[in-house]
Amino acid sequence: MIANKTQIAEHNSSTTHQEAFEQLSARLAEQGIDTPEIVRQLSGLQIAIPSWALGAGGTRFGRFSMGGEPGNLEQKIEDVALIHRLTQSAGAISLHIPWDIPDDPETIRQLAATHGIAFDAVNSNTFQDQPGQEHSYKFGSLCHADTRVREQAIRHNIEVIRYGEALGSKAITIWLADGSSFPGQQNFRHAFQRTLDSLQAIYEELPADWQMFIEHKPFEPNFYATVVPDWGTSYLLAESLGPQASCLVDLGHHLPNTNIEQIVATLMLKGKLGGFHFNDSKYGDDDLTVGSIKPYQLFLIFHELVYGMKWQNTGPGSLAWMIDASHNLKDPLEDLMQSLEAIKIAYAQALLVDQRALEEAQQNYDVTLAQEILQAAYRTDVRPLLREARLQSGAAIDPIALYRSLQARDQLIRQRGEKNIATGL
Ligand SMILES: [Mn+2]
Repeated sequence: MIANKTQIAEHNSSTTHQEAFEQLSARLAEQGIDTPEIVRQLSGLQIAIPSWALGAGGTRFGRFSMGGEPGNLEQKIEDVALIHRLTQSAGAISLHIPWDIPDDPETIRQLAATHGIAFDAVNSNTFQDQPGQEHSYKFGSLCHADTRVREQAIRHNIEVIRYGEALGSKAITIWLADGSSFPGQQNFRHAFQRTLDSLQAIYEELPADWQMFIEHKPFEPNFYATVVPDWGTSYLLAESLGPQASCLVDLGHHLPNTNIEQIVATLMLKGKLGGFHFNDSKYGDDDLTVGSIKPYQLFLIFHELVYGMKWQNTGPGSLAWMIDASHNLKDPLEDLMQSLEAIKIAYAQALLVDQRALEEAQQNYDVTLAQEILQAAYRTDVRPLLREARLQSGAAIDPIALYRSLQARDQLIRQRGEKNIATGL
């Protein structure tokens, strides 16, 4: 096993940490901040790793393999388990059907459980045709003009729910590539209504304790219109479907400069924010490492989340947190650990915001002070808090450093080979 308890303990005893943590704790205590409580909240936040992001990603121009990629579902779970041992922050995996159909769900469920890994939302796929499939999704799936195509897509989604049930998932995420690339290609009204009707048929098959997450995206693969382009449309669908349906926000699925934190605030206010797909982007759905381009935006999103959870008296368990990125250049496992770090940094910074002072500044329209309050939190180097949370929960103080010193990728290449290719993006 790569990164066993002894290796983690040795790494932690030889990594400098305590002094920086004590200095920060003392400074935060002067501001009346309860550091142990923040460390506890950081330890509690678990992020799901998508099964399709454990291998090298690619673009439509090419794909460059990493070597040692997981070749089957068991190996994907092993990779998530490795990340989880190093960080104690990745206690869930999100599967994509049909890329990860479990032959024996009970065995897979037990394997995951031995590593402390739960099954997050399952994801359906009607954006590709599968071998042997009767009807093509070339012109759409749940929105398609042909009833037979729609029924096939509905059946697939119900099948995904059944796989999820067998594994212990509690939600299905539906992202649709449906749309049109040219004006006049598709009747907007018919496409919306058919999509809603198809979703209704899937919704009726949801187990009572399940959620349906609807994920919007403004363009790609269709470039003129998508059937669920924005949060308003996804809200309309979720609202029409009922209490078990809500909206999923993928950070890359917005037009440039969209105010995502405001979307988060509104959806939370209406009780319709179901979960997140974390990534970062410069131009579109770039699927870059979380926090690598716009860390301040990520902080502002977390500020709304923390405020919303406090106001609604809920915790992180009320939302589905997942990374949805593609790793084209970096080792996917290192990249995922960087994303976990960025998510927790933003969460920690948001927990530092003086909510009472901010509310007072807003009440008085003291615009300068409101900005000062937010930026004081954002500019705090909270990394010692993350390291302390990892130390306390038995993870590595510096996960990437340990991953590298153990030469984990070389070990995976030796075990699985240079040319093993993971299914996924
Ligand atoms: Mn997504």
